Amino acid sequence: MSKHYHPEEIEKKWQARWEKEKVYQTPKKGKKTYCLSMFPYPSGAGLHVGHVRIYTGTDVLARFFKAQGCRVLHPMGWDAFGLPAENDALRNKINPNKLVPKNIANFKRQMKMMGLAYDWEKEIDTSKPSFYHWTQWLFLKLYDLGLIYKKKVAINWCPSCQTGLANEEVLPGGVHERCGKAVTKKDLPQWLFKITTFADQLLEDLKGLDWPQGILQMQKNWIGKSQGVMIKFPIAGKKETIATFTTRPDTLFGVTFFCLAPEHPAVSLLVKPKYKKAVGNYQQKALRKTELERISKVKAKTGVFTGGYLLNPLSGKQIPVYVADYVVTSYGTGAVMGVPAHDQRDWDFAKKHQLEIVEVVLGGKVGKKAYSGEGKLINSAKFSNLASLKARKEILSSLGKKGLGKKAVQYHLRDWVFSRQRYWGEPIPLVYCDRCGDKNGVVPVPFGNLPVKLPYVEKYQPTGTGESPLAGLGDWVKTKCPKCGGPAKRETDTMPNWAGSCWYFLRFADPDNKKAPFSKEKAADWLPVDWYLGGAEHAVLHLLYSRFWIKAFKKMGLVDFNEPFKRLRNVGMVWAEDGRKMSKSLGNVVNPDEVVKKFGADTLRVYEMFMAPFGQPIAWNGEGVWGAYRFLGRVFRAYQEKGRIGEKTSPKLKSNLHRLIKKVGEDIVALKGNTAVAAMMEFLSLWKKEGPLSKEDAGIFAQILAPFAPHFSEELWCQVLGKKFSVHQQSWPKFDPQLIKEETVVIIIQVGGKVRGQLKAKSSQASERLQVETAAKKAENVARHLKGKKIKKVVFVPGRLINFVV
Ligand code: ANZ
Ligand code: ZN
Repeated sequence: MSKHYHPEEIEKKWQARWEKEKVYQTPKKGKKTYCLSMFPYPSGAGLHVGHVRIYTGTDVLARFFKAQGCRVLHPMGWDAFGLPAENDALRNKINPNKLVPKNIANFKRQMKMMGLAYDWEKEIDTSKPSFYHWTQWLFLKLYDLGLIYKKKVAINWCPSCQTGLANEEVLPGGVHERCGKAVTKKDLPQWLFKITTFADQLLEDLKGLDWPQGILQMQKNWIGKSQGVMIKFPIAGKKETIATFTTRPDTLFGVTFFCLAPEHPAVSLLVKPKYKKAVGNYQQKALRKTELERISKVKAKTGVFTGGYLLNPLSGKQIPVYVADYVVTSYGTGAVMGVPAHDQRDWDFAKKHQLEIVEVVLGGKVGKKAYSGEGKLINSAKFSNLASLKARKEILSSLGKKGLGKKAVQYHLRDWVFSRQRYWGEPIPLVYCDRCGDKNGVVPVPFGNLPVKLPYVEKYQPTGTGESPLAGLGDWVKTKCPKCGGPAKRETDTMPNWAGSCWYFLRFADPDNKKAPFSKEKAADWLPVDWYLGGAEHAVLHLLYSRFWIKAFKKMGLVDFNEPFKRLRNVGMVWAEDGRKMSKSLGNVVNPDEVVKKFGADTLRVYEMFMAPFGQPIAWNGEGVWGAYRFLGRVFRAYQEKGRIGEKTSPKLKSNLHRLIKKVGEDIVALKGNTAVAAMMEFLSLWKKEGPLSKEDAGIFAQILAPFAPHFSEELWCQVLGKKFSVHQQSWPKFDPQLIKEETVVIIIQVGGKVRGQLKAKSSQASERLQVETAAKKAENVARHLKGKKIKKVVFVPGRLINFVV
């Protein structure tokens, strides 16, 4: 047998054997442990080294827990529907029906090449009718629950391409990513999910999740719960009122103007004939802006006067009403009471339009900008002299007595627009019948008639009307009403790319179920996901949408748990060697195929775990890959060289081996592959010095290495040590607590050569210069002798002595 490490000889061989002997089948016994990587959209580019980092991280966990005797579910599948695939297909002038399976096959080949321990019997593909049958089924359940409604929504529209666009397709500056032309808005009826119904629960339940703090915070901000007051302002000379949401009722006496969003229905009620034209023009212009542009802090606060006035509900003062686009319709009531002294946006607006500024809360420096803090009230009639907090209560109660104010909670979370005017997605399973439809003309497709299959089309064109390309397929659109059997039309919108990912983790628990998306028992058995690993770019949308679906499922009794993902860990971005983002156009992308060809999959795996702790972003380093390769080469030699494996392990080496078992186990669950691999490297050096290692202990080392370098370890275990196949079906070695007890050593402390004290330290720390030095300086007697003296030099004999030369 060759003594050199040749991964190409080893890896293919073991992959075939594992597959043949179903080594990675989901175990039937043990504590359930669901390890999941966010499933990929199979792009044409193939696996990225960033993917590999996530999948290896999850793989190491899955292998570790399995060795601990857990029943590990570790599946993989494809998020195959959606915009990226459709746009890829359009760009390459190939049908997504053909492109997607090709990409999937390539992803799967690469994953097998990486030796990832998936149970491929559970593979799913969201674009297959056998899967989207159940996405449609769940859609109908959510529809029945009243969580889906239809509404006209302004979508992004490219007049040049005659197509609707997702926000991600609109570049900064408001141009279409594909053609570079200006994007406008178009009102289209859309299906929306009432995610806001669950806003409070989505917020509350964040408390029980073991997720990164940053992600929890982003979800919190996205939901954006705000406590305030709804105040009604009477219209001067009319009996109607206009309501506004404010978090600062204490500033009511500082209101000097009022702003309505351009879309606010009361604009027409307030506008005086003289101002009609200017207001109309302004409204037109505002509709073309995106919400982001409108709420931008840096842009000038534009607006026009309507000629109308409101009355302050407490003081009766007349307040001019403007239309201003920094007020958005989607929040509160789409109307704002302007308090320029205490809100910066209102301040900017007042300055621009030369409006009065009345200070009502003390605390700021008047004259420069708004003061948004709290303080004692002034200029506020009987509420003057009260502190903000108290004033809020008093003003609220005065308003309440007049029926003009009450407590209110608002959320920044918006309902979720769920329909897309696209081809490559799940058809929304609804039909329109003039005779028996509801108020929208809709009849749901009966559950028994699912799936509504996506029709195959060779080529398709944008419809030009903003409708989905499906609208152009007359034969498909024409259908029979499921209720009366008369002529009816299909809904031609499809679902967004989020649909499949909202529930795919449930299907993995029961992938072959032909009667339901999943059985309640199997879902209860496997879920929630114990370890969910993926990119931080999914901080909000995917994670929020799936949480929402689960809450709705719970309400329907489809599941018994509240949250889909108990533990979340984010991978840090892998940058290119040049410190930039890896991108095709920069030519700095590292291709896993090439790395594996040169060094083998085990080297790539070890390197990706060694490069940094999982959550930390890190630049690719070719030298580091070599380092991982050399490490494996050295281990390989150690197992073959004469005398390295012998009868008995020395006590020192043995206690280090047990310490290693403990450390690697702890590092794996902390996702600190870097220190785990470093400890193995250290152990290898010690082995060289203090060898030999008994055959049994050499087996233990191979086992510890196995989650990181599975092919390599299998070779050591079976071929070199001649042990029984497979290393991946062994129990994780146990460390002996007696063996890893650390001795304490005594370090002598000298000042100017004279002994002034001593220090007790664990033997592992006694060589750490910085730690010892800091501790020594603090020792009582030593500190006294060092006082007022300048340390010239520190002499350190690791584990024995430290001398401060003064
Ligand atoms: C008067 C006021 C005085 C306000 C003051 C703030 C400070 P959050 O915290 O995000 O809930 N607002 C209300 N509806 C709005 C809309 N549709 N578009 C733009 N702004 C809107 O913010 C609530 C505050 O945002 C509200 O409180 C209102 O301004 C503004 F010293 O009312 B405030
Ligand atoms: Zn009908």
